[in-house]
Amino acid sequence: MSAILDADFIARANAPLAASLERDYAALGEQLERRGVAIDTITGQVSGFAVALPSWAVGTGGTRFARFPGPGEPRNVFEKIQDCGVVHALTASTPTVSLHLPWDRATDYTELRQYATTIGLGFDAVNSNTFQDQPGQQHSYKFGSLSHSDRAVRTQAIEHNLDVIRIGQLLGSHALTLWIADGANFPGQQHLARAFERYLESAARIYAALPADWRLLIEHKMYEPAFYATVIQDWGSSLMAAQTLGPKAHCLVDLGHHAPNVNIEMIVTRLIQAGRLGGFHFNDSKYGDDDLDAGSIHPYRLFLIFNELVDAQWRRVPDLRPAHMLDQSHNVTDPIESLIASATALTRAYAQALLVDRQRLDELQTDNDALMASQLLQQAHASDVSPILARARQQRGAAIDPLQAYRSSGYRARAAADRPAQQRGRAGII
Ligand code: RM4
Ligand code: MN
Ligand code: MN
Repeated sequence: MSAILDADFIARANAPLAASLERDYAALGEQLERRGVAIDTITGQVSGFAVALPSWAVGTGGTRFARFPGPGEPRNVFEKIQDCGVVHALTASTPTVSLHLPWDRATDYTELRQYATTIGLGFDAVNSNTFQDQPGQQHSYKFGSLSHSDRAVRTQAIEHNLDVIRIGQLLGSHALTLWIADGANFPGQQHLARAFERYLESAARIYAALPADWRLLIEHKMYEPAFYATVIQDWGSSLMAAQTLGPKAHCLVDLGHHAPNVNIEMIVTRLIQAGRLGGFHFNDSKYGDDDLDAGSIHPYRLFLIFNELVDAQWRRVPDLRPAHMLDQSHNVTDPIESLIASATALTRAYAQALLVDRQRLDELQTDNDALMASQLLQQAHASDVSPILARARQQRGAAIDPLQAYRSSGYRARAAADRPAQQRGRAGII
């Protein structure tokens, strides 16, 4: 396993950076103290932050036009886990992987789980796939899956989900993420109400098969691949479904699945209020479901989402434990680098949200001081919390500068040598 980064390598990479981190951390600590914030408390909270890596994001993504594979792409789920292990070794904030089935099918899931354990990883939610036809599959999903007009197709899609739950149990997972592509391209193509009813009936059968300590995460998406109407197209449909199914059903918010300019933090807070915020697929976007690196386009929006989460924590909202997962497609970057940058962006937004003086904000809101309330949030977002993030990583044996450490590790070159390129130039899938 020459390719995994060892602790010695990270210690060597950190050595020349430790002294300046010390000074930067002390300077920031002094500055925060003047604002009434104890830096070590924030660092401690940041150390507890974790986000799951999507197995499908360690390969190079693409568009429907083309995919340009990078060197050393993982060829199977074991190699994907290995790449995820590198991200976690460098950041200490990605201890779990979210698998997608059947993309990540293995012959022995107990072996896969053991392998993941040896490199310090566990498993988050498992994802089912009823948006593509698989070789040898009896019925096609061309016109839908769980909401299909034909019962036989619905049954096949339900069975697949039950299979994914069984695999998830072997892996130690505790949630199934349900995203369906079902919908219509044309008005009239589908009876909108009946399709939703059929979805609810199918989802109820999946729900009934959930183990006691599992959650069903219902993911909505406004459009694509269906371009006129999607069965679970918005958080309203998602919440209706969750409330109809029962207490183990929750809503998953993928940041790229909304209409442009939708206020996502508002959706987050409504779902918290309904007790149904199940988790996130973090990514960023400019136009549609672009699956760009988290925080790369709208960092303030990401901060505002974390601001709602931290606020809910501060208000002690009971039983709030949303799954944090990334869902990205890396078309022009080294996926490992993008995942490092994205995990860092999330941690940064979280740390900044922790800096907000909630008591003060409450007073400003009560006094209707719009300007100062807005300034309070902007000041937190403008704070450079990098030394806190670096210290949190350093304390857990990860890299002070994870991107730099990754580049100097030679991991990609070794992976390229160990994993000769397969087929080139296939179309992208996500
Ligand atoms: C969808 C959605 C799902 C993901 C697929 C691949 O747009 O985001 O979460 O599983 O893409
Ligand atoms: Mn998603
Ligand atoms: Mn998506």
